[in-house]
Amino acid sequence: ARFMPRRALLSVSDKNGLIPFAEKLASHGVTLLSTGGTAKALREAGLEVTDVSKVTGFPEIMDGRVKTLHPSVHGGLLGREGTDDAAMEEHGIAPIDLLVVNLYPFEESVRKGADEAGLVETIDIGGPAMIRASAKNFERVTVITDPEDYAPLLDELSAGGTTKAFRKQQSSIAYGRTAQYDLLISQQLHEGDAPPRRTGTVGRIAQTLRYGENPHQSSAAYRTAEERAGVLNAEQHQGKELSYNNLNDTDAAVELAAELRDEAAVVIVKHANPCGVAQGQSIADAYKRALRCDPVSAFGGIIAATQRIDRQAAEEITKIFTEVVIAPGVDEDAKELFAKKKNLRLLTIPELPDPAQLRQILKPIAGGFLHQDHDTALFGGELKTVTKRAPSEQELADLRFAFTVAKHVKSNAIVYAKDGATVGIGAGQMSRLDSSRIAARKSQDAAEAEGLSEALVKGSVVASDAFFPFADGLLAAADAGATAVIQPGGSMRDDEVIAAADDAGLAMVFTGMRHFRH
Ligand code: 93A
Repeated sequence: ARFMPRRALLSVSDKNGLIPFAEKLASHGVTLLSTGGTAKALREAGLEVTDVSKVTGFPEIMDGRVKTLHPSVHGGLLGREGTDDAAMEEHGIAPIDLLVVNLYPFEESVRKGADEAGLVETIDIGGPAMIRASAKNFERVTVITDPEDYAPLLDELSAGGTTKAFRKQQSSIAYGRTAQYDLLISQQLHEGDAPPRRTGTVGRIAQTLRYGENPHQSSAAYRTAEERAGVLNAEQHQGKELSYNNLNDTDAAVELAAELRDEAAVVIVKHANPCGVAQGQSIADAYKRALRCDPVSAFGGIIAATQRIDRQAAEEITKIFTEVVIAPGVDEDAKELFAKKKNLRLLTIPELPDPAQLRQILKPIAGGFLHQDHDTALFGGELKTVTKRAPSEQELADLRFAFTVAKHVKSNAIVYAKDGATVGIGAGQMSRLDSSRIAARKSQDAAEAEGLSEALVKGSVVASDAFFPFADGLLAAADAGATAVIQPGGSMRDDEVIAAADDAGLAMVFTGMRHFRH
């Protein structure tokens, strides 16, 4: 059974699409009630509209803080057919069957960096109250909270009225909207370093994905109120839709590229771990240097560049199969080259995110989730040389670079680097020693692939995301050919580890900050 609404209340801050929508409602014979600004807009367009203040018998007061909070409105939205007929009759309340509300733009106030008073003034009270009232009464009332749903509603009306399924679906959308709205307000009012009492995230669907990490898992991407440059607000120029794994890997690549954004640099990611990262004279040069680190793993990888991609860089990148390329821009002649690779997804973002900007990290665990701040820092203070030999200028630059990369590699992370390029990356091992060995072996493989007699790792520096608990991991790095070491320090056996470094002639610095990543 379809139900044709007779009386609608329209109260919207975002007036986009309002007029043609309201005209169609009127043409279906729906009577329009409205609040101040919305009524004004409707009237100016020549529509007939009744002011809510006329329905309530009460003017809008306190700068609009109280305009719809009245039994004539809420009774009209909440009254049940049959059950509440007598009460409505007794108090002279007429039913309202359709509510169209979008809220004061709190999200926009956040985005614009409004001060406390500015934020508070855009907290909508009457809107969510009406939305929640209508959504509860979906048996009879239709609630529309998003201009995107104007067209589907009009389709329903053209078909003779709304179905219960449609009203219930809009009710679900409505409660999701008020939850998201209140959660953002809660997060914005939270002060201090302590974690908030309640947190979480409510997103708005951005894209249904074909599947999740594997084809048997259903999946979608959601957008939250978080304002951060990244893959979700990138522009796609070509290629198939991004998959779940593409989105996840591209996010990882962009976040590491962001840390290197002062230089021309390229990050190649595979399975959420970098497998080659380098700075260079140009993006083309940086790409070639990044690729040398692990050309086998780089096949089918995700590439993030810190600067515009020109034709020369595109020529290099298109030599092997790549899933995704993302950069702050792509030259037209580079685009032409990429166009020949039909399966390559090419994305641009206006800018890389500020790595210091806070971001929420949520990780689900059975029965709930863990929350932590994004890892925004790199060093705990000044780097501290702990060995007899201090690193040279070049070693120091490479140590900083290697440690930056190690921060983005799954623990246990070991990263060898030389001349601003990684030459061996060991990721995700349960033992630091194994990560060290894997990184050295990968470097050996890469050298063999190039026909070099010596592993690239010779004369490199090495970074560890956490301290070396024993001297063995460090000695493995020295054996592989590293000359300098960067690590957080802080092990019970630091003395032993430092003595071993001195014996091996290594220079070692402590960062005072650990970067586990799981
Ligand atoms: O200040 S409020 O919380 N008090 C209310 O009683 C109220 N009723 C509707 N804000 C209220 N609204 C909001 O006003 C709506 O949610 C909508 O966003 C806005 C529309 O106002 P106008 O029609 O004057 O532009």
